Amino acid sequence: MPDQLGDLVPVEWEARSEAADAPSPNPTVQALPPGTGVVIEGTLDGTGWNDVLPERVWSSPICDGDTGGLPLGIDGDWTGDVDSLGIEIVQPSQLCAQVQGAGPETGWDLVLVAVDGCVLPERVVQGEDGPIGLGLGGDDAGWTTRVEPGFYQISLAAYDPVDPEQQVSYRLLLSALEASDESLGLCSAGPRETP
Ligand SMILES: [Ca+2]
Ligand SMILES: [Ca+2]
Repeated sequence: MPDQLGDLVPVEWEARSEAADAPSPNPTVQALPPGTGVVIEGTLDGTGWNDVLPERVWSSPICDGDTGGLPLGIDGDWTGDVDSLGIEIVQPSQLCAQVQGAGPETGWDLVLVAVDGCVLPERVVQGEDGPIGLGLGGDDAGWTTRVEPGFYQISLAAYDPVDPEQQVSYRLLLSALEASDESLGLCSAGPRETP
């Protein structure tokens, strides 16, 4: 018997480390065909949120001088590290995202942004109550959503505590399933061990 229902969802996992100096947005693109997943191990160097900061602006990593706002629809911005990864969805998919190991006291956001050819925000993917993945936290949480083909950035940052010295190590699991498999909203439980 599998330990969890998620063990029944077949996903081929690949492991990566956070690129320490990756800008946000990150021009590195991970293709996620259905049935594949990636595990990223990284650290948030600095945590926090400030309500009076202006909306975050992304500088395009590939179109010289182009910038674009990140329309989260709330006041403020993260004050600590934001770790992003570019992903390519190749066919309509159910995307599963999970963050493990950030600690029970940490409040974090994991937002998904559709981007244009300059890796600048086109729209923030919405959940039931606004941007998906906003206001999560703890040691093991995440979301699943249906996504259309295209390029996206997934960004992880911690809003709580407010502490520029705080270091939060994490494991981010991203996987894609065929959209036809979405009926149960089931996600892979992740690799048995870090592949
Ligand atoms: Ca980092
Ligand atoms: Ca970063």
